[in-house]
Amino acid sequence: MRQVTVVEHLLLRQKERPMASGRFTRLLTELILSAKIIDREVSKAGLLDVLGATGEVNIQGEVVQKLDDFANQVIIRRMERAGVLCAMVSEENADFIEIPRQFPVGDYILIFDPLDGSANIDANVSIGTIFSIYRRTSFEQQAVSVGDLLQKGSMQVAAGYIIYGSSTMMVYTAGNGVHGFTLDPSVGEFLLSHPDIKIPERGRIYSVNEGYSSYWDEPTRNIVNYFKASDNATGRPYSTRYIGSLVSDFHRNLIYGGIFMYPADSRDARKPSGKLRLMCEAAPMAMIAEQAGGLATDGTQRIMDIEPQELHQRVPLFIGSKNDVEVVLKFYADAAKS
Ligand code: P6P
Repeated sequence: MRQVTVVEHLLLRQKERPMASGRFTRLLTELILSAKIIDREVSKAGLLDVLGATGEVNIQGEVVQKLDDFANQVIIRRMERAGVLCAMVSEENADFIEIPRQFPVGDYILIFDPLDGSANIDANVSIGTIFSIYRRTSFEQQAVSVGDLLQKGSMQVAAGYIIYGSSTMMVYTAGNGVHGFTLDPSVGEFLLSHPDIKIPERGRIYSVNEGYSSYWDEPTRNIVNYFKASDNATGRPYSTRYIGSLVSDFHRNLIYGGIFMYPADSRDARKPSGKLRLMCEAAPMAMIAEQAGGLATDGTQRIMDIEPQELHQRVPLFIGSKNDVEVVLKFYADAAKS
């Protein structure tokens, strides 16, 4: 395959779809550079004093690992001066991040989880950066407000992730299919390796943390039991695979097929809708899943139709192969009728 970089691929695809000005290309270029800087630190984490925790706790109430603080700062510092954003939202920051006055402002919004799965860093498990890109809805003269940022997933201009794994890959969509690029360290470029990724209509894998099964609602319990039941006609029982790193679990299911579930659970009254965040985790993954031919729901509605009420809103997530997510929708629809 001819070596095609992310930007070359975007420009090639743009000929098919008149996209915006070069601002989106600039945004992606700066994001890619951030990813390369993060990759360099992640790949040698064991050798540097970047493992372990900073001792701080983030907005999610989670202990901040040194590497995800590093990743957060790399993205913020690079992107704030790119001249293409009017605001950012990070999973690590309680409030949205304004662009400092000394830098030019654009009309894109970047929402990101700088290093998802960071609890796995010390165990050398694959982790990832998740990003979601919107356009501002208010006029440029106005100051950016939270209202500009609380947009439903279907308004995303683009979404993607970088997975720092056995190889470092960037997978993203700009609404024109899902494309995977693998970092070639010898040239320092992400090169097209997985054009037009499509998720199998049905998988053979289900991913959920069964340790919390006693906290699930009845439809979730019935759904997981469905995938565990023996039925040759539908290839069940499925295999269970759960890494505990959303980007890794999602990426495996995107390539092989399958369903990832992080249901609501009654474990923590503060998180009745489960652990995952709508805007910086579920919505970007939902755009990728749908662009690859899959589905993403909270059990009753399409993730991309959910109107966010707050920046760090949590949501139950069932995402992956179309036929497998349709099983979820049926169990919840039947429960609603009974
Ligand atoms: P649990 C990582 O902390 C994360 O946010 C996702 O990457 C992952 O899917 C989930 O939490 C794992 O959560 O409760 O199963 O450990």
